[in-house]
Amino acid sequence: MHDLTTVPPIFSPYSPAIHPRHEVIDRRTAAWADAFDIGSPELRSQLIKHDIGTFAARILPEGREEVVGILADFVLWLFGVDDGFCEEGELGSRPGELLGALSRLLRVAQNPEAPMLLEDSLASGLRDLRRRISAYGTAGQVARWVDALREYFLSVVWEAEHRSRGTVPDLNDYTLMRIYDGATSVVLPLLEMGHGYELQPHERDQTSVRAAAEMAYFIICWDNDLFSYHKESRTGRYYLNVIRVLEHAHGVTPDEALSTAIAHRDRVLCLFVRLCDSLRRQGSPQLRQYLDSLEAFIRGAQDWGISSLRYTTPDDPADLPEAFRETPTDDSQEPLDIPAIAWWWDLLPRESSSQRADHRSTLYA
Ligand code: 3E9
Ligand code: MG
Ligand code: MG
Ligand code: MG
Repeated sequence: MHDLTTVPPIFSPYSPAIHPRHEVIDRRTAAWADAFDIGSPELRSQLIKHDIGTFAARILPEGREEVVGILADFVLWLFGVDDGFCEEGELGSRPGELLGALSRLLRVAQNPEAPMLLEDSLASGLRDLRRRISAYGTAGQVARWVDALREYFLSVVWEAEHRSRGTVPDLNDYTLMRIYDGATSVVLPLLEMGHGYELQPHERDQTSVRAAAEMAYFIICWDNDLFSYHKESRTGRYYLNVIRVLEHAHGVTPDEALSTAIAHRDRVLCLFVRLCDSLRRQGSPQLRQYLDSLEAFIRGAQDWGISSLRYTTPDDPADLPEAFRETPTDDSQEPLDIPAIAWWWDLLPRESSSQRADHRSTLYA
């Protein structure tokens, strides 16, 4: 058993927010999971206690209610796959078979009319999600949702290879794959749909806009790794998160790895704040909304992460923070020593010390 003493309050410059219909949305998602029989009865009975509808309501606090509902059902479905297939199921240690099973599901997402997996409950849930996503999204958004699902599936197959061997990847590989295996990129088309716009490719695919999205994935996943370490490290099963990767890479204790992981996410979050400021100055109203949604996604994952029974595990309580702090533990503008992402720090000029002081005073005003 590798226990962490306490996860301290971590830096968040954003305000909490929640959709006013969150209770209804949360109840409907539990009913949806039952109606589509998502996961085993045991897994489903857990998932419906995890406030997943509330999580979606925090991600899209001002979004269209129907889309918040789709997001909630989809996140529950993703946990049906991530917990049920990958982390707790037998396929999670058989990467080749897992790839086959996920590719069949992907075909259902892409061509719901294909006569495949007609008796499979995850496939039926996915058909329902695809139908609703098509009703509220454009053809381009549906296509990006399918593509993002593919990149998430690819990353869990990589994770399954490590699980099958019991190996721990190095920090660079972990960072690169964790950008996808938190299923964060699959949520992005729904953020646009929730506000009824489509970010155009000339903005979305700019390197700096893609980098902003990747930074949000990084922050959300590092935060998840801090808050979920307790539940993940106590299952007795193979688990992978940044604390374990750092313990392994540097031969340090979980508490030392925790401080390093917090410093990483603080440094990325400081860069993300600066990059969003700069992109907002040049971007379209749609890009500004997109950046607002990335911020709400980060904060929503934080508020849900410290409060959901999924992570607080009251039978064996995790020592999670009850609040966030206003300042980072590490505000260095130097790149992290992680080649896959070090280029993020080349996107903006470094600030002088007086600019940094000005920036701090506006950020924490
Ligand atoms: C998260 O990583 C796995 C995803 C499939 C969960 C579905 C959630 C989202 C799409 C929203 C993003 C939210 C996050 C990453 C909290 P992991 O470590 O397996 O999640 P766990 O809850 O087991 O710690
Ligand atoms: Mg996972
Ligand atoms: Mg998990
Ligand atoms: Mg986790």
